[in-house]
Amino acid sequence: MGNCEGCLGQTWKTGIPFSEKGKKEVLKHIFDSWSDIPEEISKVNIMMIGNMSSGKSSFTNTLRTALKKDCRHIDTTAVVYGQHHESVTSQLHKVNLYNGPDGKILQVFDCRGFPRQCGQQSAFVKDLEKAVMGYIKDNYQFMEKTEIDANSPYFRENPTISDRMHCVLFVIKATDFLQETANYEVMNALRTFLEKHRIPLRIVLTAVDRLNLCKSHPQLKYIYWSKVVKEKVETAGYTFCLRNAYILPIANYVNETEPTITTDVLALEALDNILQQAVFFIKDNVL
Ligand SMILES: Nc1nc2c(ncn2[C@@H]2O[C@H](COP(=O)(O)OP(=O)(O)OP(=O)(O)O)[C@@H](O)[C@H]2O)c(=O)[nH]1
Ligand SMILES: [Mg+2]
Repeated sequence: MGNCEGCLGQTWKTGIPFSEKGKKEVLKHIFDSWSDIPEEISKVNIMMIGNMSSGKSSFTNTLRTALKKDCRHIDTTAVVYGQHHESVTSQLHKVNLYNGPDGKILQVFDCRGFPRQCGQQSAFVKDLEKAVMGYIKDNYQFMEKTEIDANSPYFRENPTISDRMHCVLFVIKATDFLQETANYEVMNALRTFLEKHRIPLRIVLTAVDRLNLCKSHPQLKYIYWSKVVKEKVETAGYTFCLRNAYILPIANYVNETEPTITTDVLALEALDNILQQAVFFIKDNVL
């Protein structure tokens, strides 16, 4: 390793090994965090925000696949934009990721992508902020020009901590990053909003599989040797004023027919990071 173009010659991050043993290890971390969720809480909520076609719905499916025991098929619960589907996610779509033995639920809110040229004061951004704070119920249809009405059946008047989002993800395609800059300003304004409310934020960099990882070792399992992935992570950190440890590079299941250990471990490693922060946030707000 190390002598070819694109390869750093050493790993820039110590990840979980891409093996069955590694998968068990990361699942154990996830379940350890789970047992830390305070009793008062029934749901852990994660919300995905990003440009259209950034891979939000695909990430939902990838996580559901990786979390299933002895899974042989790729989960397709969330509709993915592609040649077979013309429509994109337009609602606040709640998807169950995990039902704990304690009755608690981990759920992800898949979301409409940013409309093009979306302003910081736009109805959509205001709705996103309300959804983060728990004022919007699932299946709400986002509108481009009008915010949710307080009389709407999808408006929740007095959200509890179980209705709020406990970690927000900005989902960005690694291949598009900084090429299409239109909404990064808006995303940074949302970051400030999240900071104000101390809500954890993570960046999920999707489609790492489409980057030129390394000429001699193009497989995903060499992701942490790849110069281009390291650079993308650093750029994302710089763009959103976040530590590199908060930038989570992953590859979604796209055309695969069955799960692979590398994709599963990468997705679970990201989830481990996300869940840990979500639980910290919950504990801070409940205890
Ligand atoms: N190669 C590759 N393609 C991906 C990845 N993630 C998503 N895609 C592709 O990108 C396209 C859009 O993915 P979606 O998951 O529908 O994106 P989305 O963010 O939910 O899109 P909207 O609902 O329109 O906002 C699809 O064709 C996916 O197959 C990835 O990690 N790798
Ligand atoms: Mg979608």
